[in-house]
Amino acid sequence: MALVGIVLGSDSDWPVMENGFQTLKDFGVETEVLVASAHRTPDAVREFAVSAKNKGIEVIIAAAGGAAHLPGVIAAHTALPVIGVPIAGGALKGVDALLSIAQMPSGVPVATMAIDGSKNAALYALSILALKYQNIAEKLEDFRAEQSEAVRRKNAALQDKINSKR
Ligand code: RP5
Repeated sequence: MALVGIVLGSDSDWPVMENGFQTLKDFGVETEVLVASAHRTPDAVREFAVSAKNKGIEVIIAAAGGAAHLPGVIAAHTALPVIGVPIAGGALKGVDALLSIAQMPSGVPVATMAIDGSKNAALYALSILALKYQNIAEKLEDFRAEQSEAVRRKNAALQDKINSKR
């Protein structure tokens, strides 16, 4: 059963969002993926949003570029947590989508990631799920520890390089 729903405003958003999908997969979290546009298929967006909770979905990630209303429209139809990912593209290179997603009216929140922040969207969804699922919480702790270790290794390698030239 899918715990996370990823909704894309267009199939052209997939190359960016595949990274987040893969992150969820690496954590063993099943994900439903849907292409549905707030402007071009508004009924499909509404149908997904109103039925998501009953299907077992606990967190929704919504990605869109341009005048990116998709995350906000989904949040208007469900109280599930919605994480918005602004997609880079067009004349404004994602700044339009970032502001559209971040500037929600008071009362209907959307957690806004960086432009093309697909991996962080997945990690944020995992943090929400980790409140309930101990196995996900443990995997997230391991992920953070490995990430810290990688930075320590890089620092040590850089120090060695600098010192070898002294
Ligand atoms: C947005 O417009 C989509 O989310 C996508 O980022 C952008 C371009 O869509 P296509 O023209 O590639 O379908 O609605």
